Amino acid sequence: MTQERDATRMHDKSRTTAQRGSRRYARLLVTGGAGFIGSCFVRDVLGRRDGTHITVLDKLTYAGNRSNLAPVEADPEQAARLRFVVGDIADPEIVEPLVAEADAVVNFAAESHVDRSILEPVDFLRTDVLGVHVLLEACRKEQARARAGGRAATPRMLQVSTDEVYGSVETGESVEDDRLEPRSPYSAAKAAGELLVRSYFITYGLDVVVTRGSNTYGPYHYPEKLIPLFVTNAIDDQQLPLYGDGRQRRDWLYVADHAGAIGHVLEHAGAGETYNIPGGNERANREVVATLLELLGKPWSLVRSVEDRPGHDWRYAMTGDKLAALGWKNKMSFEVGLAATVDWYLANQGWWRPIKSGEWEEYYRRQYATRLAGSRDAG
Ligand code: NAD
Ligand code: TDX
Repeated sequence: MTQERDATRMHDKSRTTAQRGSRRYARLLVTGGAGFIGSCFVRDVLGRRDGTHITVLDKLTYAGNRSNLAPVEADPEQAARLRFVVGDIADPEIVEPLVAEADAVVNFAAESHVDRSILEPVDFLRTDVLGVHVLLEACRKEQARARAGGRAATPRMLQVSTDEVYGSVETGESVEDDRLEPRSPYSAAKAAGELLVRSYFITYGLDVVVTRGSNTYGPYHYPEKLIPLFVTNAIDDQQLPLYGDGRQRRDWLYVADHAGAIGHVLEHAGAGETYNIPGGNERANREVVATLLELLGKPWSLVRSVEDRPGHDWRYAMTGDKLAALGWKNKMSFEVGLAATVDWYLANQGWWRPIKSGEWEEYYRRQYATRLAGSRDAG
C-alpha cells in the first residue's frame, strides 16, 4: 500500500512539470545504439539532419552489430555527427566522461531476450540493473556539477523499459500506474532497472523519464526473436518452433514508431513520468505466423508445436492514452509493416546469414534441439 501511495505521489508531483513544452537535446548519449531499436533511433535522429550529435556506447554483445549503423556511416554529413564507443554501461570509468559531455542519455542497452534470461540470468542483472545504476550515478554527478555552476543543466536520462514489467495481462490493458508483476528473469531485471530510475527521481530529483514499449518488429531485428527467427527459418524451409499452442497474444509495434515515440517522450515529457508505447496491433502468435507464411508463400506444415517457454506470459496489452495526450501517434499499420519487414529479410540475407552461425548455432541447439525432437504437428 505504501508503495502504491508513493507511486501516486510521484505521479502527482511530476504532473506539475508534465506540461513543460518541448526541448531539443543537441548532444545525445545513446547506449545500446548498435542493437535493433537503438540503431533505428540513431539512424532516424541523424537522418533528420538538424545538427544533433550522437555518441553511441555499445558493448557489442552477440546482439550488437556495428553494421546496423552502416547507412549513417556511409553518409559523410551524418557520420560527422556520430561517435561510436565500444564499452559497457556497467563500467563507470567509460560511462562518466561520456555522460559529462551529454545533454541527454537514452538507454537502450540491455540483455533483451526472455529465452536467454531463462538459460543464463546473470548478464541480465549486470546490464539491465547494475548498468542502469551506473548511468544514474553518472547523471547524479552531473547534477552536482550543474548545481555548482559547472554545466548549464543536469542531463536528462530516458530509460527504455518494456510492457513485460506488468507481467501477463489476462484481461484489459495496463496503465502506467499499475503494479509491476514481472515473471521472467528478463522482465524482473527490467523492472528493477526502472524502479531504480524512479527512485533517483524521488530521492535526488534527477531528470528521468521511462518508456514501456510493446513487442517491436522490423528490419535489423536479431533473428532470435519470434518474427525474424520464423522469417529467416522459413526462407530456408526450416522448421518453425511455436511454443505450446501458439495462442499467446502480443501487441506489435513497428520499430520506427517505437524509436519515434521514444524521441517524442524524450523531448516532451515531464521529469519523473512513465509512458506506455503500445503498438495497437494485438495478435495471437499463430495469426502472426500464418501471415508471415502467406507473405513468403511457404506452407503451414513448417510450423511445429514445441515444449512451451517456462513461465510463458500469455498476453501483454497496454493503453496508450497518456502518450496520445502528449501528442504522439504511430504511423505504421501492422499489415504494411510486416510485409516491409519480410521484404527486408529477403533483400538483406547478407545481414542475417552471418549472424546465424558461430555462437548462434550453440544457442539454437540449446534452445531448440530437444524441443524440435519432441515436437508435434501445430494443427
Ligand atoms: P537488442 O538486444 O537488439 O540490442 C541491445 C544492444 O545493447 C546491443 O547492441 C548490445 O550490444 C547492447 N548492450 C548489451 N549489453 C550492454 C552493456 N552492458 N553495455 C553496453 N551495451 C550493451 O535489444 P532491442 O530489441 O533493440 O531492445 C532495446 C531496448 O528496448 C532494451 O532495453 C529492451 O529491453 C527494450 N525493449 C525491447 C522490445 C523489443 O520487442 N525488442 C520491446 C520493448 C522494450
Ligand atoms: O521460437 C519462438 N517460438 C515462440 O513461440 C520464440 C523465439 C518465441 N515464441 C513466442 C513467445 C512469445 O509469446 O512468440 C512470442 C514473442 O516472443 P519473443 O519474440 O521472444 O518476444 P517476447 O518474449 O514477447 O519479448 C519481446 O517483447 C518485449 C522482446 O524480446 C523483449 O525484449 C521486449 O521487452
